[in-house]
Amino acid sequence: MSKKIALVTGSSGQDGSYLCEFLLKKNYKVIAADRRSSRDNGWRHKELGIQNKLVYEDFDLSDINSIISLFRKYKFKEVYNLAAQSFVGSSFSTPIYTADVTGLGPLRILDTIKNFSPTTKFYQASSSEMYGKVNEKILDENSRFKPRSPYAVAKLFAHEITKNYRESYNLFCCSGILFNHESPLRGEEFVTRKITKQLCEIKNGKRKFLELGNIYAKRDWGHAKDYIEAIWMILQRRKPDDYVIATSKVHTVKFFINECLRILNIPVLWKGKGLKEVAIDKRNNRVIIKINPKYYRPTEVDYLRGSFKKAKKDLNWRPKINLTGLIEDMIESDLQRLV
Ligand code: NAP
Ligand code: G4F
Repeated sequence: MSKKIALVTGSSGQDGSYLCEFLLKKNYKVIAADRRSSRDNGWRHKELGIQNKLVYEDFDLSDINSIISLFRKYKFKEVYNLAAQSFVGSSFSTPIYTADVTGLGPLRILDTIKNFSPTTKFYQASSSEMYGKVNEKILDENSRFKPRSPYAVAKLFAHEITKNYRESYNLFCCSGILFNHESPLRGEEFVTRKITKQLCEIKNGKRKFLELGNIYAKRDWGHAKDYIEAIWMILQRRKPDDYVIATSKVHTVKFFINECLRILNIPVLWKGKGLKEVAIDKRNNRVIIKINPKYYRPTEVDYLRGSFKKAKKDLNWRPKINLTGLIEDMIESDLQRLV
């Protein structure tokens, strides 16, 4: 029997890399679509040892022709659209680019599916950032969206147009509304990896201090490996639908830092408030964590906590790795990379 063919956009990113690995294990032929510029480095695929098992194709979400070419060349069973300008912070400085890639990009794929391959199943990487200014303690598929960044507005457009194509043209299009998920393969600009990497450097004497923005923001952090399985499960359902994927546990950035410090065995004293808040290493009295307003955002999402009840009921999915397990995994990799 011939292999199922899956297209993974954003295959060079955190989720794309784990998803490619997962689909290879399930015996798919995996077309890894990315920008040539990111392939030269390819560090995530090298770490997972999958770089020789994928079929690489040039692709840019802003270029409709690169998308159509892929659909002319392959008969895709499943398309996972993970590509995006995915960093909320950058979306404030590149709002138009973010709208084009993160918002309109998925529509380019959907329209290509409608015109050339209407039986292909489509997954859109929606985000908990779409909830934005939250009034509810726990968020689910029916909660209101009040996006707070150009990134979140773009993701909301993509989310709604995915639903619209499902309803208008009877296509198999689904969104996973994923809450923050992290791993050793997380980009260094995101707060969790920035913290684990830089605290490991401080531990090894290779860095003096770590600068952060709003350490009182609260997030529902899971492990990317758990979430990749949910992404695949969403497309295996008989009927297309949207699902929240989360852990339902919420912590501040400061809690995340303290857990890292505990695991790394760095004793600190927190002092001061607001911009003056610092963490002092008790062993030598040096300031190792400071606040820098450059990392504050014009509008912040203060709190995100998701309910995975629907995913548990329909997909039999639940998170397996807790926050401490996630942090231990990230720290172990960051320490190893320093050797
Ligand atoms: P990531 O590591 O930043 O990966 C994003 C990928 O998109 C990279 O491969 C990047 O390639 C690619 N990309 C960016 N612009 C592109 C363009 N114009 N054309 C083609 N590819 C482009 O993000 P991630 O954490 O794996 O997240 C995967 C998806 O899930 C994203 O859509 C993100 O917005 C969404 N999401 C993530 C989370 C999370 O907590 N991780 C939560 C909810 C939703 P380059 O290397 O070339 O830049
Ligand atoms: O790690 P972050 O940059 O993630 P954010 O903004 O929540 O977005 C991530 O999760 C979304 C899902 O909810 C995805 F859709 C999105 O693609 C991305 O993966 O920031 C987390 C929190 C924010 O409140 C931020 O203000 O940490 C706060 N923070 C404090 N200091 C910082 C910093 N964030 C970053 N990146 N860098 C800091 O120095």
